[in-house]
Amino acid sequence: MTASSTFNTNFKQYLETTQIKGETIPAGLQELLLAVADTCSTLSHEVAQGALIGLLGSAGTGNVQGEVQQKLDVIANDLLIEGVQGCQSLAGLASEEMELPLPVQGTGDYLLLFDPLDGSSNIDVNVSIGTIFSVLHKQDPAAPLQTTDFLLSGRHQAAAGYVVYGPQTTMALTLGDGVVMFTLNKVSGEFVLIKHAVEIAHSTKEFSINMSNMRHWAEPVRRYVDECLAGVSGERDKDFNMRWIASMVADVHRVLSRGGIFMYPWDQREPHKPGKLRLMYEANPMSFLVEQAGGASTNGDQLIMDLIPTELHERVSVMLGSKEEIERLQHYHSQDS
Ligand code: AHM
Ligand code: MG
Repeated sequence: MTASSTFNTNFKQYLETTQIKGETIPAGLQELLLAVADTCSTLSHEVAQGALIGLLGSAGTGNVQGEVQQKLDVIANDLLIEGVQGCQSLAGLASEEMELPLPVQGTGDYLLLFDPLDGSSNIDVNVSIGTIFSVLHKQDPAAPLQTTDFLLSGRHQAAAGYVVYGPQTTMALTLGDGVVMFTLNKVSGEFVLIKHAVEIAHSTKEFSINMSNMRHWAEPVRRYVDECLAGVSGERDKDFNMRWIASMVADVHRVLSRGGIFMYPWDQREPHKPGKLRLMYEANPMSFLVEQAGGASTNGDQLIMDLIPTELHERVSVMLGSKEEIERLQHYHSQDS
């Protein structure tokens, strides 16, 4: 059997033929997800050109988060906005790069949120980056769009996923009934189904955190990582390996692919902010994927999917991945409080 005959379901066919909990995927959601995937296919092509089309470097602007925008942050944001403009059931969208939501149809069943280009610090050094997206059910589809419509917990997501632009361009997607993965066929421009029922192993020997922040961490995180580092000579019955790519998309892709735990916890550098990563554009979609793959995701005290946002650009402490490790971290946090 050739590789091409082994993988013969493209994304459009997948959406048309799949049932989620016994129901076909609504046409409006199919249209929206296809538009996102098509845009990411285009973006993958642009990312791969890099310096050849003048894509590297700073855009000379800042975003609402006070961060310097890279050229690719701006291009990815514009491409996604343009790509979903025609979607009939998309009421509006919100982006990590924009202060306010943007109405699309104004009314409709869905709201789209995205981090257009995650891992911006890796663009210029040719390391994996990605796009993260989340689709929320709009509570009152007929009512005109308001910013508060977006302030829903992750449990209201109809779909979530990411596209990682690495050696391969791969998309992970959940519609609330498991996780599937697709790889972009760069010749046809189509995403092709490569994996069903992705599962994160319950136990792991691999953790992922920016160790340079160790001195700023809270006690439960420090205790957990200290024990991983001590391995069999300490509290744990195994030795651990560590990985940190500094693109959440790539780090979470590794967790979904071979297990592990990813952490970007609260730390004392900015004591009044709850964390670095964004709840709506990063933590919620990744938490939906991780839960659907049998893992867990917490801020230490609560499951991330249960948090009710009070503002669009809210930040959060994130620990996600293999269930046993997340339960251990939650236990350490409960002992500390
Ligand atoms: P970005 O969306 O501006 O790229 O920032 C988020 C990124 C995550 O992808 C990654 O996990 C983290 O920030 C890396 O942070 P650090 O540079 O502190 O290691
Ligand atoms: Mg990001």
